[in-house]
Amino acid sequence: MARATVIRKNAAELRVAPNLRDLDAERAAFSWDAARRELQGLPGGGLNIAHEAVDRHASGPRAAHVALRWLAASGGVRAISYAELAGAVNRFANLLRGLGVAKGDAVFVLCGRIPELYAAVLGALKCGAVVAPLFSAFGPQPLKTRVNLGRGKVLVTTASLYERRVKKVAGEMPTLEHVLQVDGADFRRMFDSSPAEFEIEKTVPEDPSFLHFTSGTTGMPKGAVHVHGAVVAHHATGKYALDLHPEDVFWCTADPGWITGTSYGIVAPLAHGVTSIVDEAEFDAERWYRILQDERVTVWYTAPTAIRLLMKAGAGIARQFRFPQLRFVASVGEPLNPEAVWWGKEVLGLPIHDNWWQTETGGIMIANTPAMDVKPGSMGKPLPGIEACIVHRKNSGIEIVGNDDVEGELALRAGWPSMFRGYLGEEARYRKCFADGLYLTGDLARRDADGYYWFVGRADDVIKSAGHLIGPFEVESVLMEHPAVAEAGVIGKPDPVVGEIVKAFVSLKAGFVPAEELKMQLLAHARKRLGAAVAPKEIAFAAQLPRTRSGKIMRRLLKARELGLPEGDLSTLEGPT
Ligand code: 6R9
Repeated sequence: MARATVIRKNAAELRVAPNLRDLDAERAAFSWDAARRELQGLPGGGLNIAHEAVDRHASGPRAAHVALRWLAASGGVRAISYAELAGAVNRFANLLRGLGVAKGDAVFVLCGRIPELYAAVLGALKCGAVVAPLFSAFGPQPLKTRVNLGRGKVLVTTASLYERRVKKVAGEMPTLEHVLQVDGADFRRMFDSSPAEFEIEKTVPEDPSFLHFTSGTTGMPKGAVHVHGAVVAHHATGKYALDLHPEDVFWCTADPGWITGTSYGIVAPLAHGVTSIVDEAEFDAERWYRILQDERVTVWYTAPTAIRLLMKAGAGIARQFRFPQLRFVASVGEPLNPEAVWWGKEVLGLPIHDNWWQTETGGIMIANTPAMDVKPGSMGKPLPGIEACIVHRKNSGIEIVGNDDVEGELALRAGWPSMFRGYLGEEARYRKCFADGLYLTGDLARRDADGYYWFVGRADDVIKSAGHLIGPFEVESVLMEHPAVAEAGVIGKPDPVVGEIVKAFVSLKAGFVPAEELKMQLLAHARKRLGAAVAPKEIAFAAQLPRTRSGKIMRRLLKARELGLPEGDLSTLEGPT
């Protein structure tokens, strides 16, 4: 089939009138103050995410509307109304306050996608606590690192995750005062006896709300600090980029351990008072098509990895299902190949709408919105309230690129409400992200003559596997713990399904011999320490790893060699390799 380079849209033909009809006009008229006025605010002033997400609906006409439809991995379904959610959130908040959790304390959540996770996150926000949701796939090591960096006071988890992930490092997290196992009898008793009314902490827009860890190339994970004011951006982007309307059934497939699963799996849909699908199970092509069909999903937000897996599963499975309710599909996390955009059109009847953002931006910045023509392969255009540009870093500062179609670093004018307010304990690292009032994203991109942005690559070595950022350093550190390992260098190796897989190059200490059995041992060690999501999938032995003169492992060179690409500038390479 011949494929045009642009998918034309006609707003009048869309089944539901889009919230954003004319991007330029809306951009011109937009102000963040006006966006804030679409929310309620706390009685007597202040702003709290949980109030906007739950309480204002629970105390209004949407009290009986379904907030969450939870699909258990075992097959059961539980519909939770806004009023019921408010009760559970308040019980959780009372319970936490009873344990001494006060404004500014850190509450970590390590749960699968179960209803208690939502009550815990929102309950902690109502207490004024800072919430750090973690992937349940994290092994003990990443868990411990993060809890200690964030000075976690309470960890909310389940009995089985406690056994598998927490127990081994329970004594190595000195700030933790309480570990709650939400499926345990003790917890149940405390929860059930907690009142369903709660006096919300009077938070203001600049009070911290979430702590999301993101991976850097060097050093430990960075804790990006977000604030309650971010809800203004979650609401606005839910309206513009996801086109949420009151009767929508919305499904964000991301886990809340990834910021997408918090900003758009919890906050934005609830702030709009819509029904959100929460699936406890992991990806399965047939299950996902069935959910889209049986739950009558209208707006779907997913990721390129998932779309590639669906493509791989074949059109045969898709043809067993029908999606007449589905009206908008969006994706984030990695470049979305044009092929995937077209696949959407053919199999779901709708193109996939790519959008771009980061843990640091807190919410969607650049998007293909429903009424906009889509150029497959492009991330779209900056949303109202967002000013983007392409810059070049110079010794003397930065230079904004005026011309179209020039590659450079993507930058955003600082000041949107969901912008991160710091990297925990790393003021200098935070400041380095800004210059001349711009936030520098670390992504390379270009803008075309129509104002569409195109992703080019990342400016660093961070690996994006199945949509998740993995810092090579964290993986290398764990490999180095093994008695046989002298040094380790970790890269992302392109993979048609998950984008990149984690590949490790390892040199051995004297007395150890490269052998298949040792490789298996290293893989098992890494998996145990890091969890399957972060551990390398491939390991190769090398006599020596290439290093710069300053001692940094040259991951760029490992990668070039792995892929048979030019080795580039080797002037900083140390010695023979
Ligand atoms: C939300 C999220 C951020 C990094 C970002 C970029 C990559 C995200 C993308 C994309 C190409 C897109 N990324 N969206 N690359 N096209 N539409 O993903 O946050 O986990 O912090 O990752 O992901 O490299 O800088 P986070």
